[in-house]
Amino acid sequence: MEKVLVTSALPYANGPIHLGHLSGAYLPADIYVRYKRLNGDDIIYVCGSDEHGVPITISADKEKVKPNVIIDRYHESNKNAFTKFGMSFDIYSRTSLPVHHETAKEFFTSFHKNNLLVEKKTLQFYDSTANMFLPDRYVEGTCPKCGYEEARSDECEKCGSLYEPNELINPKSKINGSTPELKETSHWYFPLGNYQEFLEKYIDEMNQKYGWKDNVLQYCKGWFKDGLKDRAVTRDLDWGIKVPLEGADGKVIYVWFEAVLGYISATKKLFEERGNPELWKDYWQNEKTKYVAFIGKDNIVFHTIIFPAMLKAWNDNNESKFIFPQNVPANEFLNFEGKKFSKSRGWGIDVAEFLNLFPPDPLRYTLASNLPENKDTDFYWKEFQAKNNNELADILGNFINRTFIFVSKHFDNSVPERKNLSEMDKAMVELIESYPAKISNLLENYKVKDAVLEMMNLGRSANKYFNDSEPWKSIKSNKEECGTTLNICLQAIYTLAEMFSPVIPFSTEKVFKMLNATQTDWLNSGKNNLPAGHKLGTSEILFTKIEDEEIQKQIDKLPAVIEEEKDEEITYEDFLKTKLKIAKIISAEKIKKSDKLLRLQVEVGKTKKQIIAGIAKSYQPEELLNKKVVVVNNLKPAKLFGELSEGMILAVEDASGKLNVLSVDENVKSGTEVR
Ligand code: B3M
Ligand code: ZN
Repeated sequence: MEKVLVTSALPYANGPIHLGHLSGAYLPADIYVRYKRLNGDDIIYVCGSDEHGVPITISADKEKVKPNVIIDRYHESNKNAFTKFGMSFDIYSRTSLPVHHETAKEFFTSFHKNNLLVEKKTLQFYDSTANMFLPDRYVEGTCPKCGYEEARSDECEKCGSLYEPNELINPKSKINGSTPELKETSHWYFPLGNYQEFLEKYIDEMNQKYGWKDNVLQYCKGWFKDGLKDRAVTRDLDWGIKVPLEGADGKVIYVWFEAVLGYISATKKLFEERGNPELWKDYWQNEKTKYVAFIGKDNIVFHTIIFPAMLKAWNDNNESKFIFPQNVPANEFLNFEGKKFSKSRGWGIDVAEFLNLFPPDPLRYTLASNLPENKDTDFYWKEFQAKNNNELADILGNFINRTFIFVSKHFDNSVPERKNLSEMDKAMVELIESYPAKISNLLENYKVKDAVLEMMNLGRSANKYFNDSEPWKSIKSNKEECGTTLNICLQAIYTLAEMFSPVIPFSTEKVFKMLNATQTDWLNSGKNNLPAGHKLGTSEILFTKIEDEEIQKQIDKLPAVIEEEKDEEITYEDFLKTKLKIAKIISAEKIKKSDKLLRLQVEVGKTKKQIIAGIAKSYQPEELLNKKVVVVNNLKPAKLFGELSEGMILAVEDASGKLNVLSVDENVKSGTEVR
């Protein structure tokens, strides 16, 4: 049994949670936690609203209300949306609570008392009409390092670099668009650089022992390479946790410095509510606890560098010792129908809105089987429909349903006896028994998406077993054999329900009711848990199909045109590196086992080459013969589906989803360069 502490990033209470948030830091954590609970581990899962900082005050300014109004509104609505989605937090706390303010001040004071914090004079943006300093997102301008045009006053979200406000190019106040002046102020700085050696060692050791994700390691390496520098941990703002020092009026603790401590204060609150106020230490200050922090990729530095440095600084100067994250499995982003989620452009859908239209489990399943674990992924309405209809309903639901109908009709709705197993029966039993360990292994390594794909594979195997066993025949010829088949099918349902319960908990709860059984420990759930003669409950349909019209209605709601995102600029020399040439297609054929790919032989001038193109859904091979198309001729050769591809054909997608290859008149010679 492990002692485990799991946290998910605390979302700002300044707007609704959308599907992208769920895929990044919440659903994978919830699946992991639900699994660990069934596995018998001692686990707590804490989260809550991040209620300070400029994101909150900007939202309040926009609506001309007090920050309190904003945080109260979104704390409540996000908490409700999470509950409806089936998030199983042990607590969903808030950083505006007194226990959090005290915790943050305790850290700040300890650092100050031990002379870790350095007070420095700096120049900050200032708005003289509004009479206020403009920290963080209050100023937007062009990043001095990468040229990103929506960079913040001293930090660029795009390239992750930090700079002094006076380095920002073309700064504009978010309040009124004017060019802000710079004014002197003083702030306290945390000497992050002093912890670089420690942090590099810590991350290296954790990675050696527990295997950190590559994206996380690369990100940290980038920071170490640049060298860690002092970070200001106070701001000139009146919303937040007041700096607990004399003469620090008008200053608050920087939101990121206290937000990460929100995990600790939330745990304190949890055990206070449970009537055991000291027990939080048994997690946070117990070397035996494994701490896993689930986040999205934009929060990596705060969880792998800043928070651990703060904990180390505390440990060096206090008797009590905190533990560090053992793993930070940060996810990439989920996009929506090919573009970034954007509230202002009306692109995307938030969780509450979604759950007014569809039940939570199909959404959980769709997101879980497409998590952005290694690269950005997309939510598409059509894929959501397909996942629901073709997988949840047709594979999982159908298997469960046909088994129940058969048992109720022919076996008095009780588990039949299992006798004289055939080779096929034995193979199925073995497969079922192997499942808990197999899924457990994936989940323990944060491979949530693979785990979910494997779960559905068990559903596929079970359906196949049902078909191959032909119980509709054996019921007439050999009832005992038929009973054995159904007995094994029911065992499969039990195991499927357990395996799927972290992913689609609302549906599996129904399955256990239908089985008239309770859940058992994870590792026992592959065994035969339903004795012969056990009476089953009443069955019901688990997943209803979603009609085309319903999905089309949602697609039609999306704005037809949204302002294009600005493309990254390249130089003329960059462009010249891409050799676009005209190629003539001399043969085209389908590739077996792929419904997307065609194998093309093309001539580029005198050179012949093979290109594998993903256009099989849009063209019959013969339509392409002798076409003169545009290819990227100097693309590094790669293997696709085991086939060598020595270039790429350019194509555009039309409104119906058909790909159109870019082609030119017959009289353009193959090999001609496109410029
Ligand atoms: N509030 C990030 C965000 O909501 C931030 C996470 C805090 S984790 C301590 O985008
Ligand atoms: Zn930048």
